[in-house]
Amino acid sequence: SRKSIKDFLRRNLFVLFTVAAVALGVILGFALRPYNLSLREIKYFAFPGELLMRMLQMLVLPLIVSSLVTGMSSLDSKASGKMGLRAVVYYMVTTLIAVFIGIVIVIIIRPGKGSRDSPVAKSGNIEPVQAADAFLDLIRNMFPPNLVEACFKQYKTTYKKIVFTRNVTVTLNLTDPLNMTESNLSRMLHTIQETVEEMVPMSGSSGGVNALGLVVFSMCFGLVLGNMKQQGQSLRDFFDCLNEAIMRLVAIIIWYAPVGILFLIAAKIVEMKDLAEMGSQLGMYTASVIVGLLIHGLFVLPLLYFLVTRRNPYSFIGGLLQALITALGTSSSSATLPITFRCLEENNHVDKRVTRFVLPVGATINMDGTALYEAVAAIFIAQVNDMDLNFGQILTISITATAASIGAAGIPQAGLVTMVIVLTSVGLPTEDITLIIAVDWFLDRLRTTTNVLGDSLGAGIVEHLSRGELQNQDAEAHNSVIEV
Ligand code: DAS
Repeated sequence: SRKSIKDFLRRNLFVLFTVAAVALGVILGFALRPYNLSLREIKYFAFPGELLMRMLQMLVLPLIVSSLVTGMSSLDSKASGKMGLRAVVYYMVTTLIAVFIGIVIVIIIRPGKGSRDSPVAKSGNIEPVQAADAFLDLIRNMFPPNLVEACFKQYKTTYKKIVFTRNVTVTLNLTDPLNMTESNLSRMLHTIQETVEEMVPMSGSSGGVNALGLVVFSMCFGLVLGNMKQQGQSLRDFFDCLNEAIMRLVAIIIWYAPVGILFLIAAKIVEMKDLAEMGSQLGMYTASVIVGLLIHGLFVLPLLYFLVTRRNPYSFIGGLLQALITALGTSSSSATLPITFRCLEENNHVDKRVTRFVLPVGATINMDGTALYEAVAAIFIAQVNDMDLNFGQILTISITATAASIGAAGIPQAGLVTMVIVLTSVGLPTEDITLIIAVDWFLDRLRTTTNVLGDSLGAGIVEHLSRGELQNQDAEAHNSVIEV
């Protein structure tokens, strides 16, 4: 019928566009490399990609609040309690499996063996914060003083203290990084500067949303609103309508996504250092992370999905391609969230009552890729420092890598930032983060894709385990209509 052809085209046309966009982006990127564009030219060239990032980031705040409030208030507290418990157990189990895979691989491959490959350029005094302090900031971040303040200032304080103070003393002039020397050190620090800028929203720059605080607030508010029967109906309708409107905006933006992704990928390829310059250690480290992410993302998670739902995980993943490629292009799971919603609801027909509840929470605290990456990176840095870790230290790394992945926001290179907690917890030198910064922009994309994959399969698993509650709710709703 016309409808099914329209559906087939819509679903596959998008994926085709997006895959073509990635391929074109890679080709264009490599075609432009010989021209050695200056960073200013690259910034202009990347503009269409930056537009996509801003459009998606603009939706994150209203999307998280409206979907969580609607999701929580449409479930009775018993159902939402059980569903929430299943989601949290899934998050913990998959994150710990990811960390375990990372540790096994980095111990087998030992990418950091032998003395340092290349003398690491000391990048000035990066002032680490004690792990405890970072943990406290993490908890503080969950209970914002007030909503607007929390979205920005609270977040700013946390990240500024966890990672870098601004006094990274180098030739780079931090005010306008574009007039900077082309040396590798300054490029590497440009990445740091971008990371800090991303984390520390100044007035006018794209604000980093404090997703953790929003998630906690929206869940509590939604729960309370759900129990205010008739009285809360108008507000529930408001959030339901807001959510619907946001998803319609996503339907429009999704047409532009392939164009944005094309330029995001091309610009990064133009900007990246020559792979040949990469030392063998860094190459082996990159390979270790990639192998770990592939095992976890293409084998362990799909196996878990199959064991629980007895359905073919790869056809489920087929419906997610658009979101996975957007994660690859934007390296931000919260920016990808609007598209993750659409893929799960439109392509995989996952119940909205599950996606609205599970996805915003998952995108914020469930980051398997990040946890695996941080464990590998921390042990790699220990190996480079010829430091043999005992069992207790490896256990500490597992726990802090899990906690750091929970604390990492769904924005580019958040995993690099929260890794300070892991390194500090086992006494590793935090300035050795500069050892792995050169490849971080690439590994970030892969781990973000794994994060989005883990959240999406989690939604499928939680929906399957909660089908009893959902059917009861449908039956009750059905009966209540009959009564009326
Ligand atoms: N880029 C983060 C995300 O969006 C992951 C990370 O930095 O580790 O999930």
